[in-house]
Amino acid sequence: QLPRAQISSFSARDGETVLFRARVQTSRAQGNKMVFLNLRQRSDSVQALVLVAPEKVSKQMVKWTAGLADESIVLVQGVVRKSPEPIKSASVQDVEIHVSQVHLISGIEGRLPFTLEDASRADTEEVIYDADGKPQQFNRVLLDTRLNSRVIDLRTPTNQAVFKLQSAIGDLFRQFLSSNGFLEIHSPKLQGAATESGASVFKVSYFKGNAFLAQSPQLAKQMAIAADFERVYEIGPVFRAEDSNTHRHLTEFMGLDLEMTIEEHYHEVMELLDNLFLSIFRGLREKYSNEIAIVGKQFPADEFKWREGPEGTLKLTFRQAIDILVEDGVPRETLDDINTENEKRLGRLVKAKYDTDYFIIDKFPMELRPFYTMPDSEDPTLSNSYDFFMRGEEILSGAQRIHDPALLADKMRSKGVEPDSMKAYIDAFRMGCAPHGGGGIGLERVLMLFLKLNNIRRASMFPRDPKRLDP
Ligand code: ATP
Ligand code: AMO
Repeated sequence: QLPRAQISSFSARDGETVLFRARVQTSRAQGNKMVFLNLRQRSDSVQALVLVAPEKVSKQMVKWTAGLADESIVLVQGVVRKSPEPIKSASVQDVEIHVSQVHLISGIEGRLPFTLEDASRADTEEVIYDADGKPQQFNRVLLDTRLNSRVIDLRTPTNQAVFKLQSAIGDLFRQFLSSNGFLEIHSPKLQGAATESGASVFKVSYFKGNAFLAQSPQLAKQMAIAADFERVYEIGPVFRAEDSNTHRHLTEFMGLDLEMTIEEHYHEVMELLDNLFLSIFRGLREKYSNEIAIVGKQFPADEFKWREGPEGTLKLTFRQAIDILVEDGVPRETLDDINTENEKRLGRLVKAKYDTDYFIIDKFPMELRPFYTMPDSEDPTLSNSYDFFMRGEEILSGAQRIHDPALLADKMRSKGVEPDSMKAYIDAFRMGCAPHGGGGIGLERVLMLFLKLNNIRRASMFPRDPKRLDP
């Protein structure tokens, strides 16, 4: 019995006999003596040939393989042979398998909701013309159809690559923080009261009373600082009961959060967050170029750009960002805040001027930020807070926090939050707490924007939005 092999290793194994399990992507008979199988393991595929051969491969076997349903799982034995025609694709091996045995491991019941071929087509609304100038007829699979049958949809090489990249972002986040002295924590998602100021909460019944799903680990991560953990991070679900039916809002998303003490200045936190993003971008580019290329075939995107070298990441103050928009014709009186449309416009302007898809805005007006945000010591209408952007969309929000309990209670009242409703949180500062700051990142947003997937649902394996709780 041979060890099980991986398709990705086949191009270096010319002449060897291999045993491997794979899905039948397609099977196509040519006459009654030959069948072409397209076999797939995750993002990798290989052509296989089942050819009648005396005492080895019978006519019945050829007929049976020709009838294998697409997406069945088979165990195949065969010999690796260099492919007669050159193959250009990165994910299709440049060899073919001359099959001697095929066993069915798992078959298909009924019909698939759509084919993988249709689900793998370039995601574009544009009409594509063939060589004769005729519009090509495609079966496009709409996003809703995909999400309803997500298991099949996730099998496309694109989605295999997307979720490998999602996992990679988590890995890179962890690696960077743990090598910078951060401790991973796990805060409760069931709460007795709200955990953020702005967003609405989901209420769930909790024995004889109610509980709320955490809108962020904000209070817990700050309390961990008050408990002397100094540098903490968490990767965990965040729940938002907002009826936002947009391309970038989910009702449950994966939050990458961190909090750390500050020695001198909150820019220590901003620098660390910046270095964190740079290490994620570099890690993806260096180690996952193959996956990025696979996704790029279905979702064509200009390569994600950031600035390296002595000039570093572009940092604008909120005021400078507003000036850029005003200069471009946006009326100043409409710019108390930067809405989604202006955010994107700013992204385009910054890209044109500074050639970067990644930048930071610092020093937001105090009135736009949550109660726990530290005001600027020189101008209390401003705050020590920042947002980070990718391709003109917010991916991180963060700030220095108020560690003075009296000021905190004051800011709470002014934002309509009753300090008594968060007594344990304020008490944490009454018992002494070092100056600190942090930030929260939306994992799906980073993935969506790095790859330009255009819809956050594509960056979530089983997305939750106001209209979808299933599958
Ligand atoms: P973000 O992190 O994107 O800023 P947020 O949780 O802070 O999200 P808001 O600031 O309330 O949310 O909304 C951000 C933007 O999302 C708004 O400017 C608006 O364009 C858009 N938006 C929010 N809710 C809806 C909705 N229900 N329908 C359409 N657009 C919405
Ligand atoms: P904020 O509410 O801005 O800040 O959230 C932080 C980041 O989370 C992502 N995000 C979302 N992703 C998908 N769907 C949503 N509905 C959604 N809402 C937010 C964004 C955003 O930048 N406690 C603060 C963070 C902090 O100060 O440390 C907070 O939660 O990428």
